[in-house]
Amino acid sequence: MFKRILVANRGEIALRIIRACHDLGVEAVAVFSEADRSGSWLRHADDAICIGPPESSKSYLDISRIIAAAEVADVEAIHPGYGFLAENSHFASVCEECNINFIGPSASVIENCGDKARAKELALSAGVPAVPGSDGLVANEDDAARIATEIGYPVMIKATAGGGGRGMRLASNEASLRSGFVQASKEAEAAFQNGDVYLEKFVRNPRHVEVQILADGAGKIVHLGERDCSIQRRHQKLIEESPSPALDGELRQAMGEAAVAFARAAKYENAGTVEFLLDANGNFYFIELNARIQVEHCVTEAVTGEDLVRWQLRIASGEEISFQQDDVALRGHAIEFRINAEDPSRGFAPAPGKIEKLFLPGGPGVRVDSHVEAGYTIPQYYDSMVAKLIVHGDDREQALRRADRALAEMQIEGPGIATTTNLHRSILANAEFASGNFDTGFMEHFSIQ
Ligand code: MV4
Repeated sequence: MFKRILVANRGEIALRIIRACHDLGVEAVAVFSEADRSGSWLRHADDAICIGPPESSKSYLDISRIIAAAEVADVEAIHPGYGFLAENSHFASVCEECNINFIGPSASVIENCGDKARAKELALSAGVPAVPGSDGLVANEDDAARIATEIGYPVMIKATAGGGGRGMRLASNEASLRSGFVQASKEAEAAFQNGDVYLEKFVRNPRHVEVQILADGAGKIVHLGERDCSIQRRHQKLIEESPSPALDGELRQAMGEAAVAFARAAKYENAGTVEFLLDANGNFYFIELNARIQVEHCVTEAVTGEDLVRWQLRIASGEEISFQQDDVALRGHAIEFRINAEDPSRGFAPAPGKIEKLFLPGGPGVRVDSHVEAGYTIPQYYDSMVAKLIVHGDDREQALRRADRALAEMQIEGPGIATTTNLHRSILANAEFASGNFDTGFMEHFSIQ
């Protein structure tokens, strides 16, 4: 195991990584921007290095500053967390060149999976189902129109460098396809310096189901069940749960095996997530691979009893996975609620401020991952997520009751602060949500009763 690592992130995930380090007897060095000087996680780190001004581009996204901090701190490895540099293949390759262990897959795997059309071809070559569409990239507008007619409308136009819903367009006829093709590639060129797009048949009202995998350096790959992330708004997830209410044992096994087959074909190593769309008929389709630890990893931890960040560190340091696929048993039901400093009544506008009153829930089946404390000012520069509430019960019904109890206990208050806490309580009161019969369209129809 490493003696000392650098945590190249902030907030709750920085604290989560520091905790995993300390559970393993590993020293954790934090980096922070000038806006994060008073961050609680810095006090829990073994050392903390200022890397620049508040803007992410001059601190958490600045590769040379992070590498300089790693050299000064004399660490053996860097954990990137999620967001920021977590899926930046250039950053991973700089780490490789500097002999710093990047805690995640190799730079070439990140690069291959970051190209969605390439990842999809890899999936198909591994026998993993993907949404029918263009074979790879579409060269021009006329090709797009021809291929769309073959596929049949409606179709999705997707940026190959996109993902997570960025650079996507729906087209229902040739006119909207032609204009969408041009717009999507322009948008993708501006956002990712890569205007390449591909086409897919539109899957109506899918569920978003993703499979957690772990892969070690010896070639062992296991899956740890799925997460249903269908409750999201504008591609920002709000609620995630495991297991998915939509899966039975047979479908779970099929999707798990597909995820492992993809990971094997991609030569994946470390923790990763294979994303699928699941249609109303139980057909699943690969969409992308997330080459990082995800925000919602905690629901998988709750039902499997495994510490995923611990496994990231163990795998990166050369250890092998010590259990077999058959040893993975899913116990009970877990649901995560993202508590964001946003105002749902004002279009989810950021609503940061100084926390004057804070009470975080606890008790049986309740986990709260958060870096906030009373007196803390939520900075305006970063993601608005301030806490994650993860509830666990013997079954979904018990988890839902614990969720409502815990959300009622939660207090994050201060001038200007609004949070998603009460929105979650009204979602819990919705019959469709309670039944488990919902899809990615849920938040579009949902309004606070
Ligand atoms: C789709 C789709 C329907 N058909 N692809 C959005 C995020 C990106 N990862 C893939 N996404 C979608 N791709 C086809 N061919 C619908 C979505 C989609 C979606 C997917 C997952 C979770 C939430 C979503 C919300 C709207 C659309």
